[in-house]
Amino acid sequence: MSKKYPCVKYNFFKHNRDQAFVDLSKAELLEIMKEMLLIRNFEIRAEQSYQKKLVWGFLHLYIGQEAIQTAAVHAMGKNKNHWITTYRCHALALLLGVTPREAMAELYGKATGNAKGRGGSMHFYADRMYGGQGIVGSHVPIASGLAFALKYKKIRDEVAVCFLGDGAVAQGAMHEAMNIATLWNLPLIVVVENNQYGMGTQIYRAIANLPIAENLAKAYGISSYTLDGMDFLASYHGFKSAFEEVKKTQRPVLIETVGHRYRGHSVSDAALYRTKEELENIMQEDPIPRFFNELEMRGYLTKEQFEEMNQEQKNIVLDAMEFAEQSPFPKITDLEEGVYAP
Ligand SMILES: Cc1ncc(C[n+]2csc(CCOP(=O)(O)OP(=O)(O)O)c2C)c(N)n1
Ligand SMILES: [Mg+2]
Repeated sequence: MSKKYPCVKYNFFKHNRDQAFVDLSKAELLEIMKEMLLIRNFEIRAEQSYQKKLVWGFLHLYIGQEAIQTAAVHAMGKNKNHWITTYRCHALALLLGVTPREAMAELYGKATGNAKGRGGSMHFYADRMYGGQGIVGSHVPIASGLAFALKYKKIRDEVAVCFLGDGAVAQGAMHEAMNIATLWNLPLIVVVENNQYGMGTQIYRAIANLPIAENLAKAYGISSYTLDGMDFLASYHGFKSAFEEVKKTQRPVLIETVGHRYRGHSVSDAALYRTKEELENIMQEDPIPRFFNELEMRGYLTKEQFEEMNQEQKNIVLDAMEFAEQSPFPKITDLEEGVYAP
């Protein structure tokens, strides 16, 4: 049986859960619902494609965590900021404009993929997204560099956003990057997506001082936000507040989202370290029905419209699979292409 994470509940709820309804139009809120459904459907089908051996290598799914990056992107703006994340990167790419076709074709290793079939599941890119990065903790220094570039170019209304897992918090690179970002006053938002496991290791066995953000931020003298990562509305407000703070102070902040992944670490992990009961409890908090309930309560979306929307997203993903399957593999003669910038 797992221990309850020692996060003070009021920390979650001091954030104004209605802010999204003040800032965003009905159309944008419905778009957000669609995006969360697209990510969920994409991940479910990616997993099936893996089981059918149409996708190989690694595959890390974002199921259960959809609210977090969706909230971050909408709170801070799709067409601005620099973004970087871990190997669990499909959602961020879809949110930042990679099409489902390009994303699925990349998983299938096809020439029409997001990275021309060279990157696979862990290495998606978009205009403002500097990867899917596979080495745990290694991208926090890159994110500090992205924040430094903003400072250097005197761009004060954008930030660099770095998503990492709870398992990366014990990595030296993370602390070196946090130190330099604080020392040099860089506009960096570090988001620890705490899903309470690093591979099969529960967080209590890996991190000495919990909760993460509250304690670690004190060490750097910066502020922290602890968010309910299963709740779009709370996350949205937390990200928005952090974004406003960093633009004003030009100093880093540390955000921790507490939540869960539904699947094992990757498709090769059957997650036998977690009981069925634990998973069932977790799924009671599912971010998608929670956000739907909020929209339904406000008369923005009926159950039937929600089902229709889900079907629409499922069809988009099925089309992406068809596209991926029909697409050619990269040619061997193109092997050296894309290695150097033109
Ligand atoms: C430096 C380094 N060490 C080990 C690994 C192997 N590895 C890949 S993911 C992972 C666990 C990371 O867990 P967490 O940061 O909590 O992210 P999550 O997978 O839960 O999203 C490990 C140990 C790696 N990729 N890089
Ligand atoms: Mg984790």
